[in-house]
Amino acid sequence: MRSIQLLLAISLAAASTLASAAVDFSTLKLTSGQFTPWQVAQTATFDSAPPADVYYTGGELVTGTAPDQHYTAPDYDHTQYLIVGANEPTSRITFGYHQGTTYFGFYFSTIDDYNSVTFHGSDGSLTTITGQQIQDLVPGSRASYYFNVFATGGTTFDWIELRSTSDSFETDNHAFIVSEVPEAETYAMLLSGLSLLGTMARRRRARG
Ligand SMILES: [Ca+2]
Ligand SMILES: [Ca+2]
Repeated sequence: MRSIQLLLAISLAAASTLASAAVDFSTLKLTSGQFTPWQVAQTATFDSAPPADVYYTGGELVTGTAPDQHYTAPDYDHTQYLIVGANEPTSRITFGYHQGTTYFGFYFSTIDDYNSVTFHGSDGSLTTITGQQIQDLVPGSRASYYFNVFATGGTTFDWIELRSTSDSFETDNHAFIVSEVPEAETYAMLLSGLSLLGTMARRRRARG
């Protein structure tokens, strides 16, 4: 009986390892401060439009702390931020045509065990990191931190979903490293843009 349970445990572990291929668990890391430590990343602050090719659905934008509505601003964050919870239990982040991100970073306050982040990898994998797993990385008391996740070599995250079955998952300053896979039409646009610049330069020269 015991050996059957053990086998079951091993095969479940193997299955979850396979399903987790797109998240590089060795790189999960909390950093201090409200923003990503990765200079090359682009950030969605929820105070202005998100970076090009990054799209959000769901969630609510709020400012400050509202105890009656069960949300608490991340530490030192007086700007607009995103919440998911009872009203809006999911927010999905998707990326432009044929793109994904190799990295996702986010600032959070007092993460709860009913919060989670799901990553859909370009290899078809689905990996969920729970609030409990993130809490386990937080040293000492629960507080605000910046959480960093990288995709395993060669894969990207096609979409990322934030979930919270109860109030609230509070988060701000999402950072991405959107992979650049220029498509034929992008090259065509680049080339026509360059030739337009060339034309304008020639006209300026002709006038001047
Ligand atoms: Ca903000
Ligand atoms: Ca919370």
